[in-house]
Amino acid sequence: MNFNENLQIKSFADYKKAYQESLENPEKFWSQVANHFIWKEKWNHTLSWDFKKPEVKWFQGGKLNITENCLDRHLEKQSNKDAIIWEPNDPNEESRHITYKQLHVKVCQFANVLQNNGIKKGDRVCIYMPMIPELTVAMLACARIGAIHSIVFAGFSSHALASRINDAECKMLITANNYYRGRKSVELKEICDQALQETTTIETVIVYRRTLNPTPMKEGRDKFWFDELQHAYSDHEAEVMDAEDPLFILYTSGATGKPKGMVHTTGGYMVGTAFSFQNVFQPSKDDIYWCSADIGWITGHSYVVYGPLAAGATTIMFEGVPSYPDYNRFWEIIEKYKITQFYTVPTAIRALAKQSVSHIEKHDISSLKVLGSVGEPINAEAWHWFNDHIGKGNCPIVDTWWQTETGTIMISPIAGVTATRPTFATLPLPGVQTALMDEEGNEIEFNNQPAEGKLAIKSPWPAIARTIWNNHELYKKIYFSLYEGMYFTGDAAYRDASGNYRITGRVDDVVIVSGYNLGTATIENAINDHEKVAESAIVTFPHDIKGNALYAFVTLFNKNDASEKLKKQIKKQIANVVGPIAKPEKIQFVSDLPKTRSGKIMRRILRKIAAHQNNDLGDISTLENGDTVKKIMDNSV
Ligand code: 6R9
Repeated sequence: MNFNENLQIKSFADYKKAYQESLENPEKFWSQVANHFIWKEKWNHTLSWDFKKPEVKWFQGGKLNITENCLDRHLEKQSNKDAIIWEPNDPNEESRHITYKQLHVKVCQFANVLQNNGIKKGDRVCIYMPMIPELTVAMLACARIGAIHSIVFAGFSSHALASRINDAECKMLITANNYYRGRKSVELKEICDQALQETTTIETVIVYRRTLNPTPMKEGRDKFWFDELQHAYSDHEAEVMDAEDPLFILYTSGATGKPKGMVHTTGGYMVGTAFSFQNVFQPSKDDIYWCSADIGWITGHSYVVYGPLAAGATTIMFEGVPSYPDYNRFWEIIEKYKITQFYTVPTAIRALAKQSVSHIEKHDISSLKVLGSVGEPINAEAWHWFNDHIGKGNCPIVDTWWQTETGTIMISPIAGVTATRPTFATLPLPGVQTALMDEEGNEIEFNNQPAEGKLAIKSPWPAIARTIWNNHELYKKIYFSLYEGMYFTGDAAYRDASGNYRITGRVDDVVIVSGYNLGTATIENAINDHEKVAESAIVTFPHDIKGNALYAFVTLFNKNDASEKLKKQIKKQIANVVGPIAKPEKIQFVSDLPKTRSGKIMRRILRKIAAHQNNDLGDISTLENGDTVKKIMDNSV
């Protein structure tokens, strides 16, 4: 395979060829990709792996620093290109443009701040910041000196922050005093102070002043970002890292239980994020790319920061929310910066689709070339709305399936190359050897027939997480014990006769009623099709006769529509679309559903509420909207 300078695959025939080569000889394939980057020393062994242990090592013996590839590498040709464009929460506040040259200086300077405060290679640094450029500066500065960053989403509680600091034994916490998100003002430093009462390892707290609000500071421990910069040089020789040195820890999976610290390493992660970014989104030189995800989520790590910067692209960082000051905001931003690639989540698409189209019509969004979706299955209605109203039928939609654990996009169309199909993530990217497994744990070989099963991966790709921090046994148990010698994703999938995958949801989200297996997504889609319904979540609860019965939590556009009559209509609709067996025993209208930062509905919590086990909700630290849980419990039926 001969790649162009951007590593981009440009035709379907080339995709087929690259895919074939990547499976036949992964070492050769990924060496070619890796050769596009700056290595201080070349690797001597491309891949060694054993999924039974499990152990994966890419580019062993290779030495590099990822920030040299994200920053220094671009200085010669495009030092004055914007690396980051920052759009503030308040549209009247000034936006910020930070060129590659400026970002390089900021990162070097902050790397010196970290070192001046005693941070060394291998130390863990917790970053708890809003979506401001300094968050990116802090993470890259860690990478520059070889410290391991652990970013905690700024929407999480003090308890969630404390437990992550404790698990990784972080030495430093970097935060902001306060920030605004929509109409909400958040006193971030106060949350930190609460968290720090439960921790013992933090020696220094660096506080960025996002606002002029008074900030409580603890003598000897807390320091202001700007004060620290005063005595920090603006050049910094990047630390030499082994390809397999950890780059970051990111905690995941509020949806299924206790958060796990996934560990990603340097060389493979860099190669994987850059390659997937270049291919899935097909950016050209002057494109302006926007991923609306928060950096506290893996999507932000890989596709707001590392992927785009490793590729030398311009990446937008947005501090706010789609609804503030009103639902024009996203379209306004696309018009303002002439966004070319727009990557967002189904829950935002669904919320935007409920608004009047006049919001869109007021804006010129014709700069768009590629649309992307991530985080959940995108239902047909949302897919078509995105395609018709935002893409105007001209922009391929890349429905990207992947996970915190995978580090990079795994199954997705390559924009303009792979034929899209509504609700399908389509085909695996080069290097991703998917397998569909049946109930007995046998692989369902592809034979041009549609099939359904659990999704597994047969061989390693460069950005696979190497372990769970301090818990390799758990890593083995969760991902490598169900199918011997394979990585288990925890997701179920349908594969069509052409080999396209549609991810149908987490395997734990399948509900069994009267002996029938039903996917929650299928029933929820039937409910969501009702014109008065905004969103819904289906779970089961124990039932004397049926064994299990269904409980539906439903949000409405207009809460005044809640009535017994509407419940009957919803049941009828489910009976028509899915079948009478799928009719819920109970329906509860709620104002909001409990969700994670990436918009995933936490059915685990709803299951407990439906079973009236309110004292046993488990870990709810990764909830975006914790207060909704109490409201739902108070009104449960
Ligand atoms: C990137 C990310 C991973 C889980 C994953 C799956 C769901 C993500 C999806 C999707 C259907 C897509 N998921 N992308 N389901 N279609 N395009 O979301 O990481 O937060 O770790 O979640 O999200 O269930 O297993 P993470």
